[in-house]
Amino acid sequence: MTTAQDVTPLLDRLGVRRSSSGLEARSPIDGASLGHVAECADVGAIIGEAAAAFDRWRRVPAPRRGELVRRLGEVLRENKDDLGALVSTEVGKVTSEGLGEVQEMIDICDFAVGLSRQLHGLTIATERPDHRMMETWHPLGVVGIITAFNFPVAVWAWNAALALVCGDSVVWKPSEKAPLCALAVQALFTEACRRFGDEAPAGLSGLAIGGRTVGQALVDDARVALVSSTGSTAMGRAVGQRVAARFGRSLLELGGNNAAIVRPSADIDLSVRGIAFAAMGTAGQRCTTLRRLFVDANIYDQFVSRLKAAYASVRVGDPREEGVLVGPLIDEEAWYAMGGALQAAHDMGGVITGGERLERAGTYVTPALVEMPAHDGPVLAETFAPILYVLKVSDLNESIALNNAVGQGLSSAIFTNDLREAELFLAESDCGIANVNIGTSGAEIGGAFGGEKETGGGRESGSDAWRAYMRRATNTINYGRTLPLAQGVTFDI
Ligand code: UN1
Repeated sequence: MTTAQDVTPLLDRLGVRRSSSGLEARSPIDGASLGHVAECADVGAIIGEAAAAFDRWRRVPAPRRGELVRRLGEVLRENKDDLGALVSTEVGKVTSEGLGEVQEMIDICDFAVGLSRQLHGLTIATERPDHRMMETWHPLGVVGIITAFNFPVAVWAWNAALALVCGDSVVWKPSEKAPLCALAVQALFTEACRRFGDEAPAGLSGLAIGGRTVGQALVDDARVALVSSTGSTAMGRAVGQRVAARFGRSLLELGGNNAAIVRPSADIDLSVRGIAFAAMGTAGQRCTTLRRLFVDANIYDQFVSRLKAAYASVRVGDPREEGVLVGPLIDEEAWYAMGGALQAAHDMGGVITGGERLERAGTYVTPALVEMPAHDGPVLAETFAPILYVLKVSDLNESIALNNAVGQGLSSAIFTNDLREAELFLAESDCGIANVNIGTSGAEIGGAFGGEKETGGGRESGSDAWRAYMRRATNTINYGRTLPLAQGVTFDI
């Protein structure tokens, strides 16, 4: 079935209306047009509605706000298959990954519902008699959410589910490459609000579909208290500076150039599987995709030949077909970037296995494994495509140094059965995510997700990431009848 035929019943069931003109949606599966969607004409108006919604929503008790998010999770459960299929159609994820992305939304909703009763602060000992000091957390304001094509629905949910229980309203600028997914999520959110009732104000979650100007308007608007942005390091550098110029807050989830280390003690079967999924899954288009691999010289030949066999066994094709593990790249430009990186690697003496374009509609490539003579050139950059650079290393210290020797600091992994090696790696990897005996991608929502250095420093999702969506107040309360000043200061009048 063509994607254009496929998508109409899906969109009908999900409540998505297309328009006769505007931004064109395409499927990377066969390159077909999926129709047009209206672009946002007035971002300021949507932000204005969200600001008005915030004034009401902040006064709704947090556990009650959690109830709206519980409803959202319920609606997502009911529509998981359709939304997962739409993710597959619009961005080319294989079926289980499309469904997995919706599951990630459901998981963060569950997490946020529990959190809605745990938005707690500290009580702090004071130096003054008859005083009490505490921290309280308050809703922040309008949260702008800018997302990328590769996680067209889950990243909105990570942000929105937390922001909503924290008492914020949100405005979402989705990727121009995935507007249908955004409209579907918006329709499901509207249904959740309907079930929840009148306490959810209109404009609580706005959607602003469009290009750069829409994003810029969101970034520059002083009514947007926090801009949470996922995308390239170049984009994040621009967004971070603009938001900082108006003293807004930003939460940046930018590029990754993630590495794994394979030590001689590693379980080889497990390592090959972990590396194969991390490097080839989602056609190399996750920010957590494994891009660099450091294999100990003693096991290098044996390990790389096992890995090559795994690469040769992977089926590339229509992501809706059973057995296919690698779907298409998002578009032709992604192939140019991949081709450019492979050429540069070849020019440096890299030996390439795979990396060929398939003759068919859509941009399909065989994942590339590149044995590199040096950690340089294209190895230092994030190319959003399935390229794994493999390097032979002589010891763990060298591997850890190389792991840390790139601008980005998102995800990292070690495969070893040696406790000392694992602990040393965990202590010294400079990434926001460091794993042992699993790959770099596929994080659960319960942990804080994000990275250091050029990855932007933001943390989303689990743990205490919610704090980014609230403002902290320090409260000192005097329940005595005198007024002692801190630090022994006197001021007698
Ligand atoms: C992203 O690629 O933008 O850890 C996010 C993972 C996913 C999220 C990736 N849970 O791969």
